[in-house]
Amino acid sequence: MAEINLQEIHDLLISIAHEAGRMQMSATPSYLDSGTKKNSADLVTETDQAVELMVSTKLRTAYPSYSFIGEETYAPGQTLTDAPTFIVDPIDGTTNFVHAFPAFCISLGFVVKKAPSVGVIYNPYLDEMYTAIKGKGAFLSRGGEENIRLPLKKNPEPLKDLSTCLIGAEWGSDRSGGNFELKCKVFAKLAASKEDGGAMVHSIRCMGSAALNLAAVAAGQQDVFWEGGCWAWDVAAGWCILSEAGGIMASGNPGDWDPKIDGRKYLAVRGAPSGQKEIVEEIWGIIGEGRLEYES
Ligand code: LIP
Repeated sequence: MAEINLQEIHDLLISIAHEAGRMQMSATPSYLDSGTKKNSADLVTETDQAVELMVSTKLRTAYPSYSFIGEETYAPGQTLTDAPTFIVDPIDGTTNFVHAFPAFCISLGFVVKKAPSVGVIYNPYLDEMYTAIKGKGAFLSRGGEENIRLPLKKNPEPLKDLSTCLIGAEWGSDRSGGNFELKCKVFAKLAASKEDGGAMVHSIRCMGSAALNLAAVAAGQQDVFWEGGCWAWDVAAGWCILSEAGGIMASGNPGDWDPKIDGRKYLAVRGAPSGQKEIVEEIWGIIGEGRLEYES
C-alpha cells in the first residue's frame, strides 16, 4: 500500500467539516419530527443521514481503498480492522442539535491499525475546529482564526485528586439495567461530600457529545471524561486530539490501561505534569466491583 499522507487527509477532513457545518446550521430540526433508534433518547434526523452521505461520498471518492465506518450506516457485525479507516459521526450530540443547544459537532476520525492518526471535530454553532495529526500536536481554531496549540494553558496544573476536578460524564441512552445503575452510583459518589464517602468533585458536566467532551479534556477545560455506551465514531477523532494534547485514555472499567477504540468504555484524563494515573485509579476505585457491560 502506498504511503499514507496524513496531512492531506487532515486537510480534506477540515474542508468536509466546514461543509457539514453549513448543512447542520441551515437545517431546522425538531424533536417532533426526528426519528428514534434504540429508544426515545436515541435520536436521528434527516440531517445526520444527509451529512453522512456527503462525507462518505467525498471520502470514498478521494480514498477508494480505505474503509469507512459511519454511525448512520453502521450495521451490526461490521468490525474495525487494521486497514486505514475513516470513522465518522455526522452529528455527535444529535439531542443537542434538535434542541438547538449549542454543543453538537461533526466528528471525523482516521485510524491506521486501529490507532487514532487524524482527528477533526467541528462545532459549527461556536465555529470551533479541533484538529490533530499523530505526532504533530493538537490545535483549536476559533472563528477561522489562527490555530492555538492544545492544551490551552501553557503550563497545565498538576492533577491533585478528584476533589479539584471538573468531570465530564454522560447518561447515555440506556435508562435502566446494570449500566444505568452503575452510572447513577458513580455520579453520586463523585459528587458527594468527603464526609459522606464521596470525592466531592468541583462538578459534573453532561455535554451530550463524547467528541466535544474529549475536545474539552484535550483543551484542559475538563479534567476527566468518563463514559460507557458510546461508539468508536464518538471517540476516534477526539482520542487523537486528546493524545496529541498530552492526555491519556484508559478504559471506563477498572484495570485496563490500553482500551480498544471500539471497546465502548472510556476514561480520558487531560495532559498534566503529574497525577494522571492517580486520577484514573481514583475513578476506578469509585467504580469498585461494578462493571460497564456493552457489546462491541
Ligand atoms: C451521543 C454521544 C454521547 C452519548 C449519547 C449519544 P449521538 O452520540 O456522543 O456521548 O452519551 O447517548 O450516543 O447519538 O449524538 O451521535
